Amino acid sequence: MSKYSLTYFDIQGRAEPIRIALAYAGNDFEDKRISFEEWGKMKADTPQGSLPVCSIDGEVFWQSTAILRNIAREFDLYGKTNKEMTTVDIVISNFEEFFDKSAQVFMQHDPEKKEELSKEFGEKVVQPVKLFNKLLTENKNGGWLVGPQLTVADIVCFCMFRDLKDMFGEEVAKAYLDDKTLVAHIAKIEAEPAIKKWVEKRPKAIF
Ligand SMILES: N[C@@H](CCC(=O)N[C@@H](CS)C(=O)NCC(=O)O)C(=O)O
Repeated sequence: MSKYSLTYFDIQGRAEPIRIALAYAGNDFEDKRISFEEWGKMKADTPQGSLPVCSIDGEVFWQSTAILRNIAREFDLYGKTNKEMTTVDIVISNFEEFFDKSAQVFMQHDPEKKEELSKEFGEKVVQPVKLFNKLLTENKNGGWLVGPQLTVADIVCFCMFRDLKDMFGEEVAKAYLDDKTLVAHIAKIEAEPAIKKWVEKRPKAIF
């Protein structure tokens, strides 16, 4: 087994799909969580001045979605056909846009601006909800988003919605909460034994 060491902040953020994919694959990994103070000292030594970075057998990789795709290919979580892989990529791109919007809300401290951004984010949630519902409805192959087995698309979807209500409130999460197909899918992913175990033991980081 390769040795993985993932460095990120003590939040879910861009690293959580990577952590869950590794946990699901059954590959032990070092889950290195650093403080902002430590980050100040190490930023200049990282490849592009950002986290996450992941060392795989001593070789360093960065850009969260490149790391996620590396793991998806390694552990057969990327779909089989070109079409399936492209659909997984579409889901990953949805996650990136969704995360960027959510981070804007999370990091805004001015109450009025936060309210405005939160409203915009709530409107943005509708699009991936529609996409995921469509994929689940059209894919008859065992109830996963893409193809006949769990892929990183399901993991990414889980990271987007599982804690959305707790983090941003019911108004933002409304489109998701109203979609019973998607709510049931998130529960199904969480019921996967390796994912359940990871969620129970992971640090209770917000965001
Ligand atoms: N496109 C990059 C973005 C990385 C990024 O912006 N990371 C943030 C944390 S989510 C970061 O390192 N912030 C600290 C900094 O920029 O100094 C990726 O997906 O890895």
